[in-house]
Amino acid sequence: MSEVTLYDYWRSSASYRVRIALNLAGIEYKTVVVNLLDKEHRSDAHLERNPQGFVPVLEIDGHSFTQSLSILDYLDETRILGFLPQEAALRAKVRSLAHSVAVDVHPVCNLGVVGHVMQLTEGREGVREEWMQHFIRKGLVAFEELLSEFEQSPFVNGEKPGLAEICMMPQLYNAERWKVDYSDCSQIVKLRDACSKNQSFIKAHPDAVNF
Ligand SMILES: N[C@@H](CCC(=O)N[C@@H](CS)C(=O)NCC(=O)O)C(=O)O
Repeated sequence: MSEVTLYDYWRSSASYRVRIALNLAGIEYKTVVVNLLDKEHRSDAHLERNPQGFVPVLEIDGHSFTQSLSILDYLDETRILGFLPQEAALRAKVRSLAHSVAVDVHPVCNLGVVGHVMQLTEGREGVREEWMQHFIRKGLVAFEELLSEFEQSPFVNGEKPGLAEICMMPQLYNAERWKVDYSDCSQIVKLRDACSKNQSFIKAHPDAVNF
């Protein structure tokens, strides 16, 4: 296999998803830092890689991929990682869980979106925190409710973590960063504790890769 390169930023949740997946797949990769605070994602070089100006971008198998969920699908399909259950209805439900955070919560809390909110509110104090806390808490409460359909033994799909956990853990990192209390979400806490013992998640954590 040719060299695998991840264009990454340590605090990016979408990149964090891909780091977890690469670790679960046992794929060695090279990191190229795209510093969001220095606006490197808006540079010509990065816009050429991803016209959306987002991280992650993954170069693998002679391809360059954007969109973390597509990347997770690609890795799952080509490396047979079992990120989703076999049965179609269960598979749809696991996708719902994952999308509830990756498609609905994450985009409204994105750097560019929140930056624009701050501009519109002329940088009013407390707006950023309130915005983050509102959307993250709402999303996690729904995630907890959706989790009640699964046995969690210990993971949503059974013995191995998959798409739901890969999307949930970066969202919990953000929850902690923005001081969102989710201690009343007992199923999330149980799942978090199981993921926190897994080396693929430990190695992908922003504090472990802080470059
Ligand atoms: N749907 C995209 C979202 C990617 C995304 O939002 N990346 C963030 C970091 S987590 C980013 O690059 N933000 C830059 C910005 O908002 O300008 C994916 O899942 O890959």
